Amino acid sequence: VQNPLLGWEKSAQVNIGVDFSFLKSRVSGSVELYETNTSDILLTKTLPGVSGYSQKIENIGKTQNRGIEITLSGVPVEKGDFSWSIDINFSANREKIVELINGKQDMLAQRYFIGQPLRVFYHYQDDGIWQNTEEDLAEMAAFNANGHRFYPGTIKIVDQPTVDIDGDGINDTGDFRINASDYVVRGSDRPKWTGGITNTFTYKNWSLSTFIYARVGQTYFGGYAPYAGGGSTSGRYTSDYWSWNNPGGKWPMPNYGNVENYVAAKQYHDGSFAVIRNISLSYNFPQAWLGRISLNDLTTECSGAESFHVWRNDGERRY
Ligand SMILES: [Ca+2]
Ligand SMILES: [Ca+2]
Repeated sequence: VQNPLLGWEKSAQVNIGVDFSFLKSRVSGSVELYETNTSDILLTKTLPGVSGYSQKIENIGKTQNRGIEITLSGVPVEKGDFSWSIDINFSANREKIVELINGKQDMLAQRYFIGQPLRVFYHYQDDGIWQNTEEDLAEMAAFNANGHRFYPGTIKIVDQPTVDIDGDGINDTGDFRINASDYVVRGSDRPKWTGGITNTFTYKNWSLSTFIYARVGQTYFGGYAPYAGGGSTSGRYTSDYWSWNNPGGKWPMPNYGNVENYVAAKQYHDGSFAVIRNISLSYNFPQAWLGRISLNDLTTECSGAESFHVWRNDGERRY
């Protein structure tokens, strides 16, 4: 099928880059800025099967990608047989949808939102746990009158404003129903920035190198505490769940009864982390030794490839 609407990667890119070096090359680096505008949002459409093809792919929107990449290298110490060098890289990128086939209108079914990245998490917003207070009981009664089954100890979902009481065009209140109109963008799996630092310490033929990597600002889905309001037990469980004696509990009351718990809503977390990706110690055999066995360069290295977290923002994943 001929498809004039389809252009696989019509893109335009602008780059600005600077390389620098000073203090007799003790400090060097580069900065690069870029912006790419691409028509790359593809949608598969099903067609009546006259031509024998039942599906075609259309280009239905435009995205913009802006970013910055920085590298920086330096030698803070270089004295006799000892040296310490640092290499840093940093990158940040913002992807957003700037146009869809209907112009500036979001496409809810496809989860495409103007101003947001291509892939976003779109779900209910959780708001803690329903409490056994007069205020919460009254609010739950209003939901339950509409068929919901909320009780103290279940997950509270934000009833997004969808009702305009005073007719000024701005929604003021929810409708005491939790449904698709209460969905909001809960973030993206894209990080706001990533960065790495390599420190290398060299003394005579020995060299010790560490690499720390950070990924910050992405949303992470998962980490629901088993046993907390669900039927699953995987051997790990939390004691930080709501109970009549622990109204401050973070997770819903373990409950197998006829109640409503929107467990997915409680699983969107800030997934920022930093890890030590690599630690390696190496020894460079001296040239004088290598000459005898006719080798030019020989390094022995032991490294710890197992990465471990030095910092992690969300506590949920410990469960
Ligand atoms: Ca209003
Ligand atoms: Ca609602």
